[in-house]
Amino acid sequence: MPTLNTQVAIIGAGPSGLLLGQLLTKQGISNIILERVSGEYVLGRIRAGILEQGLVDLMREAGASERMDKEGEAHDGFEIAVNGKRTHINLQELTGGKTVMCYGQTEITRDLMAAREKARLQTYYEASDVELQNVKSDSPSVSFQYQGETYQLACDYIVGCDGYHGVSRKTIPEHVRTEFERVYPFGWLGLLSDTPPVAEELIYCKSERGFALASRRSTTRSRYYLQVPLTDSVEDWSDDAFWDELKMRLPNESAAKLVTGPSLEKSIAPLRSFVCEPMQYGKLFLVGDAAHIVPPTGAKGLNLAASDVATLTKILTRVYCDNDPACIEQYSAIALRRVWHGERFSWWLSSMLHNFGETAVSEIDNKTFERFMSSELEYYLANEEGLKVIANQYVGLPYEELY
Ligand code: RFL
Ligand code: PHB
Repeated sequence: MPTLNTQVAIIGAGPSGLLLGQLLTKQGISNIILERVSGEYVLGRIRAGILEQGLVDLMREAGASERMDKEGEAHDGFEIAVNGKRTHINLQELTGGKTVMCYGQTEITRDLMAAREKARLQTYYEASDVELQNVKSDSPSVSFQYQGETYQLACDYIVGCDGYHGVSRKTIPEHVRTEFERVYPFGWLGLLSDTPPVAEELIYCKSERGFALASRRSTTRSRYYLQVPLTDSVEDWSDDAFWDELKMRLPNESAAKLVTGPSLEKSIAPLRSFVCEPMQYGKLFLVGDAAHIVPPTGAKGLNLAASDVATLTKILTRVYCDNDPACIEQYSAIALRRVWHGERFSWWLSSMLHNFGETAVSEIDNKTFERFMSSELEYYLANEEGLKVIANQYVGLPYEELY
C-alpha cells in the first residue's frame, strides 16, 4: 500500500482547499490535497461572482492574483430594484471607500490550480473513498483510493474543504455536532451567456413574479438568476422562457436594453442556510461549505470560506512557526462569529428580496411576514443609515485576529 506523509492533509480542491494550500505553502507548511472529481469537473461549476476585499488580498498573498488584478472589475456599488423602483447602493461612499470585485469563482479556481501546478504541489484528483482516521489522536491519517490502489496519508492535521456533501463534517460524531438549518422553498435558476451585461453594476430585483439578479463576469459575459420553485427543473426552462421571465422581473429600462443569446450553462441551486458547530474536532478543521452554507443573495458563501482560510492559516502558522499547538482551540469560535454574521445577512436579504408566495415561512403567517419584510426593506432603503447597514455588510466585515 503506497504511503504518503505531509503536515496538513486537505480534503477538496475547491476554492477553499486550493487557497489554503497556497497560503500554507507560503508559510513553509507542507500539504497534500485529495479531490474526488477531476480538475476539469471542478472548473465546470459556475458559482460565485463577487469577492470581498479580504479574499482579493488573500489571492495576492497566495501569489495567484495576476489575472484577477488585470481582468477583475472593481464595483463601487450595486442596485436594489423593488417592482421596478431602483435604489443605488453606493458602496464606496457608504462604507468610506470600500468596494467589491467582480471576478468569477471559476477563474479564482483556475488561477489557484495553475499556481499549485507551477509550484509542483501534490494534488490527487479523482481520489475516491476518502476516509478520515484517528482525528482525535496525535497521528491522524487519511486513506483513499487512487488509480486502483489504496493509499494511506499520514499527517499532523486534516482540513475538510470538501463542501456541503463531503465526508469530513460527518467524521465529527453526531453527539458532538450541532447543525442549524433553514431550507428555503425556492431555488435560483442561473444562466451564463456571452452577451453584453445589461448593466455595469449588479441589480438585485424584487418583483411580484419573484426575485431576479442581473450579474456579470466581464463586458461580454453575463450571469443572470431567477427565483424558481423547487419543483422546477432546468429542462422546464428553455433559453427563450428564461429571457422572457427575466424581462418581466427587471426594471423596464433594463428589460428594454437586455441583450439575449444562447446559454453557455444553466443550473438550479437550492437555497439553504446551514451551520455546523463546532468547526474543529481534535486534529480536524472544517472550512467553507463543509461547515456552512448561505443562500447566494448576499454573495457571502465564497467570502466566508475565505475568512475561514485566513483564520486557519494564521493558526497553523502559529502552530508551526511559534510552536503553539494549543492555539488551534481558537479556530471554531473565531470562524463561527463571522460565519453567523454572514448567515444572518444572507438570510435577511433573501427574506426581503424573494417572493415567498403561499409557502410557510415561520410562525408568522405568510401575508404578515411579507408585509413585515417589505416594510423592513423600504425602511432600510429610505435613509442613509439603512443604506450604510446594507453596504457595510455587503463589502464584508473585518477579519478577526487571534488572541
Ligand atoms: P466547494 O466549492 O463545494 O468545493 C468542495 C470540493 O470538495 C470536493 N469533495 C471531495 N473531495 C474529496 N473527497 C470527498 N469525499 C469529497 N466531497 C467533496 C468537491 O468535489 C469540491 O471540489 O466548497 P468550498 O471550496 O468551500 O467553496 C465554497 C464556494 O464554492 C461557495 O461558498 C460559493 O460558490 C457560494 N456562492 C457565492 N459565494 C460568494 O462569496 N459570492 C457569490 O457571488 C456567490 N454566488 C454561490 C453563488 C453559490 C452558488 N451555488 C451554485 C451554490 C452563486 C451560486 C449559484
Ligand atoms: C454571481 O455573479 O454569480 C452572483 C453575484 C452576486 C450574488 C450571487 C451570485 O449575490
